[in-house]
Amino acid sequence: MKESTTQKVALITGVTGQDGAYLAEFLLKKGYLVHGLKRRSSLFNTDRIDHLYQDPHLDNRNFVLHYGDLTDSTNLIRVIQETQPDEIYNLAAQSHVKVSFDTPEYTANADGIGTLRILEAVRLLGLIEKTRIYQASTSELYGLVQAVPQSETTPFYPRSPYAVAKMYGYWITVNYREAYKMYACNGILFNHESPVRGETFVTRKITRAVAKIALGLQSKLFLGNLSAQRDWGHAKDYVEAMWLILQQNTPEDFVIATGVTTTVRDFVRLSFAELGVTVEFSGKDEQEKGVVIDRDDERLKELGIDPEGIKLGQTVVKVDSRYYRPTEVDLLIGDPTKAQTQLNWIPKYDLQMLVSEMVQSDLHLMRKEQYLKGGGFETLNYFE
Ligand code: NDP
Ligand code: GDR
Repeated sequence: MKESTTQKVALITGVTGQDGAYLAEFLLKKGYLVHGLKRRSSLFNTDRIDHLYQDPHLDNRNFVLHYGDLTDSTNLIRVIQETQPDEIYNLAAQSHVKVSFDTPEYTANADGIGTLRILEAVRLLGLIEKTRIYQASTSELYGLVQAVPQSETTPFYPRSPYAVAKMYGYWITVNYREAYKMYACNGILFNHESPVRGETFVTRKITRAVAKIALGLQSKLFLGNLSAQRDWGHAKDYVEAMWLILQQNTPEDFVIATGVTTTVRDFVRLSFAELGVTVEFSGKDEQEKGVVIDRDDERLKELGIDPEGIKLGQTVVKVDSRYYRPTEVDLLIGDPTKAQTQLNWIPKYDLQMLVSEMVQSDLHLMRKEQYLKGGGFETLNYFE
């Protein structure tokens, strides 16, 4: 392991997730020794960080993975003791809002108490002076709309077991900062996406489906609440903000957002538009559907897509109430003024750039699937 007196050491929980992967890459570029906590799974779960992997037999590694789980305090204490981090980024979480209604107790344990376990480990190990802690807080804390745009002073009203668990994580971080003078901060991050966003979050679900529909691998996309409004940014910009939050003279909490909100419906429109396909919506609630009303054949051909595969009048989006949530968060729009002025945080991506990158990336991925299918390489069934 490459460690010198000047090299900073970071520990990232949730390193296999979307943000963990971007943050690991970002910190490695800054010269950090990066430790990542990864949980054991029955299949490889390191796709997003495989490009950063270093052979464990090398002795000058600067990226090291450790098995661990936020529900196991003994292992967290051991990993923190062994790695002696200058900075801990607590990104691990059961992060799916809808799934939290199905697994509320687990979500509370991992997302709420898990945060406490990290803070307590640092305190018990006597690392208060040395270790700075970033807690992955969320715009879901705002929940039922109290005021817009939402800032550091807007009251919380969580609307899911996920948000309630994260509310505990938020306040326990504030409490440890105040009680023990720890450098512990919340980043209240609004939705941020990327080509490696989990496939069941709405943006990625849309961009994957748009790519598949264009290539004739899928006929339509089923979605839930099309009217939900989110403030979507790019994960690459947001991990930089996490790092900036830990580089200040005093520990504080920050909202990280773009300040622009968009409906799920418009995200669908923008995604199809990236390929030259115009989709319009009609109908209400569960009867609403999205239909192709125009097609730019030149654009499609330029992208290597057969225009005849997409028919005018084709229904490409339908609503399925199974994706509705028992309690929904209707409108999120963040006010990033504090981050802009105090952290000098300036995002490089806007929504159009984000959508374009995600759709093009999924088109590339789905094309691979199409070639494999065309070549007769169907998925093997080992259980026949
Ligand atoms: P992901 O779901 O992509 O990643 C979550 C990570 O946590 C994965 O590495 C996952 O492991 C790991 N994990 C889950 N449960 C445990 C556990 N019990 N112990 C250890 N590791 C665990 O989330 P994102 O990268 O999108 O988000 C990062 C963090 O930021 C999360 O805490 C999320 O709640 C929060 N957040 C995210 C926002 C967003 O828009 N992306 C906005 C605001 C906050 P595995 O790969 O094995 O599943
Ligand atoms: P969110 O993200 O709940 O905001 O949490 P998600 O992409 O899951 O939902 C955004 C909005 O889209 C609506 N929606 C659908 N959502 C999903 N997943 N699938 C669908 O088919 C669908 N149809 C409509 C949802 O109802 C919702 O209103 C994300 C996570 O990353 C959290 O961890 C993070 O804290 C917040 O963002 C900020």
